[in-house]
Amino acid sequence: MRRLLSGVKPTGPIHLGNYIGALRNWLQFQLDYENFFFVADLHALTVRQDPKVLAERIREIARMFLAVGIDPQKSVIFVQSDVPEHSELTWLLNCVTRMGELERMTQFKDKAREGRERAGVGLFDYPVLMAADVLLYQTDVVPVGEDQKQHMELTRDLAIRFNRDYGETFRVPEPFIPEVGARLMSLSNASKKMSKSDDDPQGCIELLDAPDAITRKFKRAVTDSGTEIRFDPSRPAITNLLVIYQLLTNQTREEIETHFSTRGYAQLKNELAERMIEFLKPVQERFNSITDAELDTVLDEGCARARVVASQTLGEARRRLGVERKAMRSMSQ
Ligand code: AQP
Repeated sequence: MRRLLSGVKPTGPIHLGNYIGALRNWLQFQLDYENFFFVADLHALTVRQDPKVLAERIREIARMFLAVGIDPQKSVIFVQSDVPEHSELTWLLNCVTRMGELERMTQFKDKAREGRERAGVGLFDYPVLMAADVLLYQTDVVPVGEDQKQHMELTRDLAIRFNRDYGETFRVPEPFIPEVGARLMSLSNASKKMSKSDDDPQGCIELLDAPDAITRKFKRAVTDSGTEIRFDPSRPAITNLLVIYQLLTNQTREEIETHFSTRGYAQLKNELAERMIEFLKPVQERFNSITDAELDTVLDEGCARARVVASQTLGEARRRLGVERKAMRSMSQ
């Protein structure tokens, strides 16, 4: 079976965009791949976090993996910082990465808003941590959004360079961009993506939102001028709402447009809220029923399974680079 790796950063409450862009696809991947799904907490540290809130978010996200139906019997579920091999391989890869390669990363340029001088080194180096995540597990495919394509290119380049200079060590992974609904936009500003760290919580449907919050957010959602309810790229706000409707109902675009041909925005927003509440109810019930002990068992077992693979790859990388004194000594005894 081909191996797949994907993660979610605990930078804020998990939302509908994360579900549609990641978790929903993960459920499908469980049938076709050997999966490694992780909470990317080391990545969250590239932006300042409140330690107490971060510790809670890590658990919340892992719990949500289980609540949406990711099966720990089928997939390895773990927290990134529980597996120290991620940090160690990052250092080894840092030593084969060129400054120029990281300086070309457009996401760093976008995110270092306060200017290079004040940006954290972690933010600059984060594509190398991502490369370590992927290469540690000898991953074949990595589902990514458009914005991560450049980082995947770097991951491939680093694997190819390391293999060429030090001998075959890493599998060279392929990016995979999922189709429909790849990018949900904010409900309050259709030119911005729905995001965990958005300052405006009204734009984001959180998977743990209470019914009244969901109703309120859809009611206040921005729409475009005109009254027609159609999928139309020149009317991004209404199209975004219809994409959500499509994902909740599994209807075709034609069926949806016919249904709303005699109805207005208020009706669309009411129906969206109702469907969303109905969809989230069992997810929230499952979320609330998972005990701390159950969650810890899943994460401990996931960590152990992840480390079997990660330590093997890291050991091989260290051997190739010649930094393996202890391993050599214990072998000769
Ligand atoms: N709006 C979105 N539409 C579709 N997919 C989305 N994803 C995120 N936002 C949307 C997908 O969710 C997965 C996990 O994302 P992440 O945690 O690694 O970071 P992100 O993409 O940066 O997500 P956020 O919510 O926007 O976080 P912040 O605010 O911290 O930057 C990924 O597969 C992503 O594509």
